[in-house]
Amino acid sequence: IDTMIPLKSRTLWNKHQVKKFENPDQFEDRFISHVETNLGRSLYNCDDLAAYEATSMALRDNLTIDWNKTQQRITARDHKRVYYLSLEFLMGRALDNALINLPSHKGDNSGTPSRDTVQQSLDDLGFKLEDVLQQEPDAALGNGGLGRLAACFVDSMATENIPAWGYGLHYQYGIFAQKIINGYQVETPEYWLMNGNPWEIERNEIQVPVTFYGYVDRSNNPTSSTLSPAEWIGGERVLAIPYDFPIPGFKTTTVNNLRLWQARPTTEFDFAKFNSGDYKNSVAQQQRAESLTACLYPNDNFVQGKELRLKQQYFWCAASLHDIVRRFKKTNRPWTEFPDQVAIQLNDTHPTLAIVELQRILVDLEKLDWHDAFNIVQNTFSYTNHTVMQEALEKWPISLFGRLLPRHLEIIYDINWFFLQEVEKKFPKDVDLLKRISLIEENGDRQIRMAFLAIVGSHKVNGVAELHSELIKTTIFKDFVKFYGPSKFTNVTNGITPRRWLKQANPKLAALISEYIQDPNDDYLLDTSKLTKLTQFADNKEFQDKWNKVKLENKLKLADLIQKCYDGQDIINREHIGETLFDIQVKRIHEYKRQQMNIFGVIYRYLAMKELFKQGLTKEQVAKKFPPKVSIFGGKSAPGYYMAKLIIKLINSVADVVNNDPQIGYLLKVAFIPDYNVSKAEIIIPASDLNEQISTAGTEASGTSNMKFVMNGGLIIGTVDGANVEITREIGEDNIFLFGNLSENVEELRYNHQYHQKPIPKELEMTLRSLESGMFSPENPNEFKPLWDAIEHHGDYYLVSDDFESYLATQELVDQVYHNEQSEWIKKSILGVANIGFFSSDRCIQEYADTIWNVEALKPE
Ligand code: GL9
Repeated sequence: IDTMIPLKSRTLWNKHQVKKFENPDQFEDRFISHVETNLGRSLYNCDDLAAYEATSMALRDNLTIDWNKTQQRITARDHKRVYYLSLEFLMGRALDNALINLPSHKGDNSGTPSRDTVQQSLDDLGFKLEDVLQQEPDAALGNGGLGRLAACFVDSMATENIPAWGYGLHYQYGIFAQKIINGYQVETPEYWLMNGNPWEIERNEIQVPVTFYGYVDRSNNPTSSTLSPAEWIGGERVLAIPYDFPIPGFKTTTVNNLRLWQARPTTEFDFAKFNSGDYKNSVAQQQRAESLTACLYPNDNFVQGKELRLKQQYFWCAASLHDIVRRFKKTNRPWTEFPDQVAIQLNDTHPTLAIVELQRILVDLEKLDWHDAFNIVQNTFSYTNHTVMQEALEKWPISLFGRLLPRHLEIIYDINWFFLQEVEKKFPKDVDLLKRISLIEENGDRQIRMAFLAIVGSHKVNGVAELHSELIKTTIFKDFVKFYGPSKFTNVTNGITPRRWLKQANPKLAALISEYIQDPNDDYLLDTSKLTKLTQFADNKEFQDKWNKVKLENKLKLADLIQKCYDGQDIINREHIGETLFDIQVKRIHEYKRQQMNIFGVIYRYLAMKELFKQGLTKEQVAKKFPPKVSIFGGKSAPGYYMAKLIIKLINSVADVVNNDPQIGYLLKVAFIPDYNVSKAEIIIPASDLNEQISTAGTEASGTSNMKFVMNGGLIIGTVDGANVEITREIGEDNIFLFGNLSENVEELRYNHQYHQKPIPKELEMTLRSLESGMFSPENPNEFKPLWDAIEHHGDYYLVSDDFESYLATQELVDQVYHNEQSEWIKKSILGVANIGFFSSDRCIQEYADTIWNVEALKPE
């Protein structure tokens, strides 16, 4: 490795090599040194926040040392690198995760620090780890499943020793904080960097200039062809500054990097402004540069088409590619070897501009032949599709795009030109096909179809669950399968990291598992197939009792959280908590995810119970038919999504009525947990008996909370959609409650709705009429009209009426098994965990590495 340090100085550098803390005593030393020097505090004013910061910095020191070694190793070996481009990384908290990834485990007596010894050290220093962990704000730089998937993937890439970097944006404001006021969602800005961030390293030594607007200059180009090098004279310029986050692996010293870019003004001097004496204005203009990365767009499965979003996308792609190309150029390899050294994965179409940017770099700056360049591009990129929903497919109006990125528009036209020529060659005179497959949509306002561009610029395209990967081949990308053949399209079913979602979120269950499968070193967290050893205990009474006890403790913890959310009001009856079914749906609020169907089910249950009481039944008799249950909801709505917000209001209104009905008491409760995020998920998910995965068949690409719940011993009530299909295959159909129409019937059902008024099932009819009566909105009986109208007058696009009866019937079955066959229930719960191993994100990363990236692990010596 070449270095700036002269040989004779290196001995001195080596003599003072920074060392990791390697035992509790050294940790304590590091802790105090950070408190007293970096934080400028002391024994006398060190609070929990300072303890959190000092602990984090001590751990970061160790990680940074390993980070440096990892990066030096990759460079020295000249190994292929993977770059995961994602506009969202929903990381949650870092400290507990870093503790779990410490090298020592129960079975090892080397004296190296572990989570337990750090806990002890903090205790000795006067702090409770529990409270210290609470000081950390969530890094909530994502909306939902897509962003959390990226976070699980960087965890697994480090664990699997894949040389990989994540690239994203350093938003000042991640997803908004959700407050519930009078039952309505209110969004408040969440400045997560309020107290600084001990986990990030700001690298001011790297400043990448990024250009927007301007024009293309071809005065030096005699052919004036767009295919030969052109000069883009940019209008606006900003700088991209990287913030680096160490990503530790489990049981490895590999530490990967997550690099998030932030916009800063350039220090360029605007003479025009200066001469006109307009100082204030030029400062204001400088400040605007920073607003570029100020906030995350809070939409899930929906595109808004705002210019600022396109600017964010280009800013991030340009900075990342600049970085990637600079690193490659240091190897002095020929450009043809770029795809052997670099694999770039596009997390959805958000980073599709990277394809165009690399083509621009190769043609305009590196002067490669256009076709040679595009070959390199195609062999470098691969694209993951995450949804089939039309409203989520990115399209950019040509006019907006061409103004912001004039040279990139030319390149897209050229890509399209050559692509359509190939299509025409293979399918001559099929004008309709050309129109359908073109990268440019020509109806009305001309738009660039980003998914199509991503397909053409990549060598592989994958969906995120088997059903979804089949659906994209037969619907939205059908024509591309016809042109390229099926082999360009593949499936990599999503997964989750068992470190965070089992060990960190559910330490008691993890301990019970490692005890019974005799795995004191927690190797099952690396090789999740070891979980199948639990099968032998599925009927074991003693094990079942312990299993149940862990669940009960987790439910009590969730009851505490809910009590806190309801300002101390105790909704959940703790005396009966062991016999109360915790039925949970936590995810973004979306009509296709059908939280409305869930809450309609709750309303129906309430009405039916009231009816029984009216008939004179006693509480015990009613409980026979409707045993104790808590319906728990959590999730954010996009700020502009009217129907989703109305669903939130309905849930809260129903909660108000039901929870305050003394006749009902603990037999039925409803809770909406405000501000659902990763750290709340870590409390909520381990406490579930039942979880709802009830999207209209064919709409949820994969879902990932389904996997998290099963890994924590929760049973699914769900439709045959997304990854539910493969979860059923893995855990067995006896261990999941499936219901509802299948995706192959959805189109026909929707078609029929348009022409025949389908009779609404009487249970749903009853429910909708109770809404109309104002039972849940006495001051405004029409408040929820849009919800019943959607079903009765607007075609019921999400098929709530078609699935409602089978949903209720299945809920009834759930009640019976939970209350009458407790041992059967626990057995299903155990068998779910035993067979969920396939859904470890480590398996996903292996599949991506083998079949898409063509990259091998690089293990530390
Ligand atoms: C999503 C899907 O809706 C989920 O079903 C899937 O599990 C995840 C991860 O693959 O991707 N697609 C999608 O667009 N979002 C998802 O969560 N969300 C956003 O756009 C932010």
